[in-house]
Amino acid sequence: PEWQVASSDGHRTLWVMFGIMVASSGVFALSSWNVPISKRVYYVVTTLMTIIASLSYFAQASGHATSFSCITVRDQHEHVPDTFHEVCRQVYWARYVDWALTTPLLILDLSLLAGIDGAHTLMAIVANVIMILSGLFSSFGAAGTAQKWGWYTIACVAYLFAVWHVALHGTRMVTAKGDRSRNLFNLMGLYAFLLWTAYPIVWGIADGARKTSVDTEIMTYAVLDALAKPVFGLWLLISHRALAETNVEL
Ligand code: RET
Repeated sequence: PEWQVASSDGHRTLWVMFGIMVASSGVFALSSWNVPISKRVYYVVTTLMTIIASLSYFAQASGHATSFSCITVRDQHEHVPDTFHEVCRQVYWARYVDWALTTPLLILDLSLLAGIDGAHTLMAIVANVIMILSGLFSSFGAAGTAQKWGWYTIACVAYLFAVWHVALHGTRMVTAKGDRSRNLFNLMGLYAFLLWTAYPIVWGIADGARKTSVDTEIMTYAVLDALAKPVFGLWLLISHRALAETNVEL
């Protein structure tokens, strides 16, 4: 078979990302020490998020947590009878473990910021877990089949459900908190939405259609992960400090 695997460039990127996630976890954990209890939950949630990403990147960089998804492809020639060959692509399933745990934490951050009630927060979080698990099943499904794209469709529906819940209830609840909180939530929500929407697109081109190398896939997700976790986290922790309306008493 033809093997599509990461090269040393991909591995280097994974190690760099491991370093970035460990460093962010350190910064977030240390900065949580002098924070009043009403703000503490944001620090805990954000630090847990980068700690989990560190574990996932360690697993990927050290060569664990990967498997192969093989498909049969028809050869491109005029001969009869048709011949086929196998294409086996490396799938880093650690990514899905990471995302299944960290996207709920990101949703929790946004929900707390806006003051969304527990029921709607829970629905958005569960929809999110369904989205990631469906994406995992899809990545091991046979190419071009109803099974693979069926799981992909389910994942996209779950994604829209989660976005809808956070956007609708978030904007409704945060309006009561005043202009500054509302502007912050709208800006952070838009930033998250644009970034998150890139994931299913990258997935469709890389894991789905197999149009990019495994290295390119690793590097694209690395940029997205850096923007969605450490950058998002830093922004949240710095910006909500001055806003008493975003306090949470848990
Ligand atoms: C998949 C494929 C199936 C369809 C959809 C997906 C969405 C993934 C998303 C991931 C977000 C990850 C984040 C990570 C943080 O570091 C699973 C790729 C809709 C939205 C924010």
